Amino acid sequence: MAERFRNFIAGQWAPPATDDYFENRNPAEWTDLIGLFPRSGPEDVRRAVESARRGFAEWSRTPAPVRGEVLHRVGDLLVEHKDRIARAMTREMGKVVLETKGDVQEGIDTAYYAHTEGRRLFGRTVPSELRNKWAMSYRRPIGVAGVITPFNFPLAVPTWKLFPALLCGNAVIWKPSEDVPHTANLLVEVLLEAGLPPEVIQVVHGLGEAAGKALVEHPGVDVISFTGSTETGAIIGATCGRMHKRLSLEMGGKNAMIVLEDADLDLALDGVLWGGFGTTGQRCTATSRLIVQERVHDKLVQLICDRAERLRLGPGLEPSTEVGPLINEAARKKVEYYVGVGQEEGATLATGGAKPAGKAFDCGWFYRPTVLTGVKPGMRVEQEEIFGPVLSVIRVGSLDEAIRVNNDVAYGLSSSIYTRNVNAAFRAMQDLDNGITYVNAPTIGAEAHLPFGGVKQTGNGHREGGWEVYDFYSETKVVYVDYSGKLQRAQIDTEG
Ligand code: UN1
Repeated sequence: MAERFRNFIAGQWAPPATDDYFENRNPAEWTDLIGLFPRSGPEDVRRAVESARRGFAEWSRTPAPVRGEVLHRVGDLLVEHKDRIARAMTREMGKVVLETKGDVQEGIDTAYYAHTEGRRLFGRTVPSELRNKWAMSYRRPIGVAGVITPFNFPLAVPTWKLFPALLCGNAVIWKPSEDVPHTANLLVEVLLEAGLPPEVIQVVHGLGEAAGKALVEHPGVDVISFTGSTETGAIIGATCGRMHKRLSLEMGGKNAMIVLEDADLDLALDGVLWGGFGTTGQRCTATSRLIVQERVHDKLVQLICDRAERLRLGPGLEPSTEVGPLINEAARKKVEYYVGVGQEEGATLATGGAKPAGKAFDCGWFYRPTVLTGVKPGMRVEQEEIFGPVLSVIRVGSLDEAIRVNNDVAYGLSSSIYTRNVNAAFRAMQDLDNGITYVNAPTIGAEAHLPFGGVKQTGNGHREGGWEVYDFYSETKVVYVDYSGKLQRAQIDTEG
């Protein structure tokens, strides 16, 4: 009998009001059933909101440095349980253990950063234009934050949202991806063990169209943070716009690495393999386009294909594996579809383009690292997010052309340039239209203490991580203290 996992609502592990469950299976071996998780509905969300409002009343009055201490303990516990959580994460998400350990490490970094922010959370004190008057701003908690997270970073991305939201004094209701619900429960166990008051965190499992929708539409949820597809983000944005809710969106990418003819090709080769095929290409930041200057194009493509063919596919729990499976059947179908589309559009399949052969792969969502060459700007495989191990290679003549190709897509998350020319590097830093640009490093690898996010259709102007996310999860209040003992009229009594 499969284990039935629960939601965490009102300080308890609770079965769903719907009495309905969905399966969570291992993407490398789908006969491996991890457990059944609640397919929650509006009633579960309603209970979660009721409890979170109580949690907020208490937590928002807890001093920020004390809230920070809880997050410090969260960091310590994640260090202690890193290996166990990483292995559980690989079992449900598929990426290799080295990467799921990195995922937990990103959560640890985020926790320790949040801890320090508890003693900072700066407001500003500025001079008043009037005598004997004090003017300042400070940060206040907002209320209940609804957090909806994707499958690809089952722990790190949720911590980017949960930890700053909590540090700022909000209560959180979290709807994790239905592909990775187990990691969510493990993180909640850590939060509780660290001493977070139980009603400050709620987990409501389920599907976006039921549990996620109910969360976004509930008037008792003040703030929404979502990472996922651009289509879903648009629906959430419409609701939040109508209800005047604060919203942070982190959505698609079509990230490019530019390699100029003066680049260190070995370095670029390592970078593109890691950026393109690490996490089986399932990062928002994944390198999905390679823009190469003519003179080094053929050589670099040859080197990439040789190495890509030798990457070891397999279950992420096996130490020798370099590339795990895709998350589910729909993800593999999407990749297959786009590889077909690319060839119909006139691209050449240089390597990959198929499931790996062999019995070991029969029960997993594996797909070979794939390189499409002869890709032209404007083709669908050059414009649309595939979210899999597919690299579209575009040949260009110059840096100017490379920058144009990079910018001429709807998304703008990350970009990268490989060059030894300092002028070219600075030109790229200035003109690549992305939230993040790497010089001589691939498009992946953002660090937790810097703002993370993209321009154009990738987001809606907010940033996660770093210091900027603390603005999102707090409300600015301004206070004027007039100690003159008389009426002073701003903009009128300013003389003397
Ligand atoms: C994501 O793919 O949604 O920069 C997050 C990186 C990681 C985070 C990726 N630190 O690739």
